[in-house]
Amino acid sequence: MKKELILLSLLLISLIYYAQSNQATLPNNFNNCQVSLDQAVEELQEIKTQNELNFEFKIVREVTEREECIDKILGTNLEQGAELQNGLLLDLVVGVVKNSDNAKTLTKEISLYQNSFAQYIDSQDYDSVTLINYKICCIENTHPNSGSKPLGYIDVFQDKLFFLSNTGELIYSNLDDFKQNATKIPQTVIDSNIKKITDKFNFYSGFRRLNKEASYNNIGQDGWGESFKDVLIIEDKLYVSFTEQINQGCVKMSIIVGDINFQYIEFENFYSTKDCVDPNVEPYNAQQASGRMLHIASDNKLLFAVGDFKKFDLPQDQDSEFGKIISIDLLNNESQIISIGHRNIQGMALIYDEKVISTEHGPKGGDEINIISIDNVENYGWPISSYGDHYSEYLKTTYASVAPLNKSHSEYGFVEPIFYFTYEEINSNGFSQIISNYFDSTSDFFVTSLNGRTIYNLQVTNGPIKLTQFIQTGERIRDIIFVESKKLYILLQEDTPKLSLLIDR
Ligand SMILES: [Ca+2]
Ligand SMILES: [Ca+2]
Repeated sequence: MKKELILLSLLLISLIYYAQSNQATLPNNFNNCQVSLDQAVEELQEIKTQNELNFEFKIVREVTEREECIDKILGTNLEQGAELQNGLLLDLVVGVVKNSDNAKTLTKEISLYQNSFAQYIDSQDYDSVTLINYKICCIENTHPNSGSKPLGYIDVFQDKLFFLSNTGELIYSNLDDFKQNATKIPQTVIDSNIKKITDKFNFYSGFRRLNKEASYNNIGQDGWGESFKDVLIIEDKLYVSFTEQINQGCVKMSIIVGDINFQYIEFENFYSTKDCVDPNVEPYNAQQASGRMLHIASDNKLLFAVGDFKKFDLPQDQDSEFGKIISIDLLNNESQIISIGHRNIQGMALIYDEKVISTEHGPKGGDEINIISIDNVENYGWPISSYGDHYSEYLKTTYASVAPLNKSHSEYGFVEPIFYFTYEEINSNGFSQIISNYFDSTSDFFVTSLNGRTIYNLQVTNGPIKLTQFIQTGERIRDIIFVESKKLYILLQEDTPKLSLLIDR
C-alpha cells in the first residue's frame, strides 16, 4: 500500500513537473532518498545559474533508521515540482544516523545567512533619540514561528558587531559600515564548531516556517525554547550560553567559550550545571531557562542566571542550580550560588558596588526588577511568592503547596522586588535586558521588553523608584548593547527582524 502510494505520488509529481517544465521547478527526485545531498546542492546551483534565480536553501538534518537514506534527501519543505522563485527558502531534509556527530553533513551545510546583508530600512525620530533600522535575515526564524527560540544575541568586539543567530550562524559586521543611508551592510560568517556542539534533538528543529516537517515531539514540550540564551565577549573570548541537551532525559544549562578569530572559532565547554532537568517530565519549558551572563571585572567572575525550566520545586532547593544566579570564577571555573528563588531572569546589569540589578519574567503578570547582592545569598521568593498568577487552574491546583504564588515576599522572609508589573496593569510585557542609561543622567537604566515592544526608563538611585515608558519601538527587543566608542546602543529586534542603532539627538 505504501509503495503504491509512493508510486502514485511520483506519477503525480512527474505530471506536475512536466506540465510546468517551462519554469524552474523543484526536481521531482528530491525525496525518498533518491539523490545525495551533494547531487542536490549541485543541481540547485545549476538551476540558480541557468535561470538567473536568487533563492536560498538550507540543510535540515533528520535522524533516520534507513541506512540507504544517510546523506540522501528525505524531502523538502516544498511540494515536489514547486516553482522555484526569487527570495524562496528551500529546506533540504537530509538523513543522518542517530547519535552520529553529523560532522560530515555539517561541513556541507548552507547557511541561512551566507548571502544576506543588513539593509537600511528607515529611521524613527523620537523626542530625544533616533532609531536607525536595518533589516536583517530572516523572517523565517523569528517569533512566533521559531518555536519560541530567541532570534539571537549581539555583542561588540573591537570595531565589530558580533551576532549569533538561533540557527547557529555566527556573523560579524564592521561598526563603521553602519551609517545612515548606507543601504547594505556587509557581513561575514565566522566558521565554528558551534553547531556540532549544539545540534542535538530539537535545538534547530522547532522553526515552523523553515521546516514544515519539524518534529516537535522528540524531546520535551513541542520543541519550544531550547536555544542559545546569551552571548558575552570578555577581552578576546566569546562566551555563549545555551540549553544543552545531554540526552533524552537530561537538559543542562551550559556555557561554551572560544578565542575570537574572524575565520574560525573553536568552542569548548566552560561550564555546565551539575544537575539536569528532565524534559520528559511535565511541566517543562525551556523558555524558562534564563541564561543571561554578566561579567564582574573586579572579581574576575562571570555571573550566570539559570532558570527553573518550570520545575517548581527547584528554585527553593538550596542544592539545585536551577532558579538561581551562579557566580563562576573565570580562572578556575569554580562556582557558587549567589541568589535563590528565581523563575526566569532575562536581564542583568551592575548597580552600586558589587550589586546586580536584574529583570525577571513572572508567569501571568509578576515581571520583576530585583537588586541582588553578590556577597550574601538571599532568597527572591519564587515560587512561594510572586505578584503573578499561574497560567491555568490546573497548575494552580496541582502545585498549590510547592508554588502558592503568595503576593507578599517580605511576609514570607523573601526579598521584595524593587518593581513589579501585575497582569492587570500591563497584560503580558516580558522584560528582556537591562542596561545603564548613558544618554540621560537623571535616569539610571534602560529596560527593554519583548511583548511590550518598549524601552523603559528606570530611575533607582535618584529618589523613588520609577519605571516610565521611554520609547515604543514596535518590535520585540531581544538584546541591547552599548557601543562605547560610538556612544550608541544597538538593539536586536525580532519581529522584522532588524538591528537598530539608538542614537542620542
Ligand atoms: Ca550579552
Ligand atoms: Ca521574586
